Amino acid sequence: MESKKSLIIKGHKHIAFETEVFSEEELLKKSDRFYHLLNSRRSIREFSDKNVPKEVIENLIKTAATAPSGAHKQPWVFCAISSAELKTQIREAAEAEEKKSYESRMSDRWKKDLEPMATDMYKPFLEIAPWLIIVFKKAYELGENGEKNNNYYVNESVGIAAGMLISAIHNAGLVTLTHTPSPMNFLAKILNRPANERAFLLLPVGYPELPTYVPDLKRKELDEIAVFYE
Ligand code: IYR
Repeated sequence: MESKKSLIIKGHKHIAFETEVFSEEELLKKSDRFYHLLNSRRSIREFSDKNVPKEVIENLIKTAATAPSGAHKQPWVFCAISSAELKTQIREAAEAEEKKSYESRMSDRWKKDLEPMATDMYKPFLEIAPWLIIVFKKAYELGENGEKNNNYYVNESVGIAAGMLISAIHNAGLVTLTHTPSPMNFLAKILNRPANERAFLLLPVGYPELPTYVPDLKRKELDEIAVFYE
């Protein structure tokens, strides 16, 4: 019997989901290949100023925006910045916050935990990387009469989209860093964002400045992170 291409459920059109069905052997190969691809990702702090075409950034953002979201509200906005003036403003504001964080806001334990990453309050990558992508979450949408309609599972939705963005950046052959200067409200101000948008994550995107070195970190073993109930 030929299956329908679409049908109506509760008054809304549903379309047949089309996908390939893979053998177990292919599943194993594909899942293993993707794991190895993502396992080679590292957070990079030294960027080259080599240009990355805008079209690449557009593809990365389109990929991130395929993420699932609460009630499909897509509560995200991705601001992609290549303007040197804006990057300088962002670096200056971020470093001012980081200075306060490193000098007084972060606990000694926190700073000790960060020692292996060799971070400090200086963030030159904010000016050097060809692009900064700032992910904003939309806490609510403005209705036609100015009423605030809250979105659903905003942090989960935007967190998933950010993870997919990071994976897309890595897959393209570029590098990034999840940078979260805290507090981040200076970003909404500099970029003139509306009141319903809150900065969620800042990702510099570009080529790495080679050679660059990353901490010799180990990922947890599978038996430390997975529990199977069979
Ligand atoms: N936001 C600071 C500090 C920092 C905090 C954590 I947790 C990190 O994993 C890395 C850095 C900074 O960007 O330096």
